[in-house]
Amino acid sequence: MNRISLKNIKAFGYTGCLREEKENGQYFYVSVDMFLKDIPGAVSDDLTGTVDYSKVYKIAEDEVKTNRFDLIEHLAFVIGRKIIEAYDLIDSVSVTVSKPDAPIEGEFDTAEVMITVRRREAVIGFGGNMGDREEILKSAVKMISDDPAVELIKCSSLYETEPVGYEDQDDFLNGCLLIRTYLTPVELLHKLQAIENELHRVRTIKNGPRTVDLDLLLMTGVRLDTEELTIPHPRMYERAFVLVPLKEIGMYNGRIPDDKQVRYYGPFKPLN
Ligand code: PH2
Ligand code: MG
Ligand code: MG
Repeated sequence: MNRISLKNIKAFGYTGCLREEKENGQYFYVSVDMFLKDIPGAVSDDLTGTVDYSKVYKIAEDEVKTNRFDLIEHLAFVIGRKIIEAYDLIDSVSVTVSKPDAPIEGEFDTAEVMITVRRREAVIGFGGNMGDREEILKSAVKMISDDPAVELIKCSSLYETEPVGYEDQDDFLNGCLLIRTYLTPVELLHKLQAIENELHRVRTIKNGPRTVDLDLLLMTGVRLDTEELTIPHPRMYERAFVLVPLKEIGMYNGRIPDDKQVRYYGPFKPLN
């Protein structure tokens, strides 16, 4: 891993829980550690092939000066987001915010937090069995990849699949996507739900007909089980309509259950 760091940027700002902090302000110190798989500029000696740390300095200074957050955690997070957004080359960034003059009783060197913002790969399964299935799926994938926080890496072909669960409905078209994003799992889930809603998904019968279903299946290093979201997707390994496209994009190589038909339907080029 390669690292570019900027240490102890000093800037005056107004973040803090106390009224006096928001009114009078104080000095903050920000350090930034950026981790990159590749730095092409290291080989080419060209600034466009790396992170310009003067730009990083400006981002950190601006965010300290202009925000009036309660928490230095949030300030560090927002700085990390702005930096990772500015450079696709950055895989992760750790931002340390330090407040040596925090108005608390007693003697101490500083109050400091470190927050890391990282890009992860994620796999999204998609399917639908109402209306013009291919067009609707195309719109869904376009909407996902139009998000500035998301890069589309791979998209599977389309497969026509027999309904699983509730069987008295039309066949589905299914496929899956590999993306890279700095969104958190829950943020990504909410984006996918917003897109489902925009494409007029109505939730009526469980496992019943739908214009589009977007399921967050996998995310690098993420295992999660909450009311709202479970990753890996709890039923994905029982479903050929998920595993066949997943295998095509190289994200699965185990066995595939054969109780339901999954027929190759055709190539899928949503961005052309
Ligand atoms: N989705 C379901 C339930 N059943 N069957 C097929 N063939 N394809 C699907 O996408 C699908 C399903 C719930 O999300
Ligand atoms: Mg589903
Ligand atoms: Mg779903």
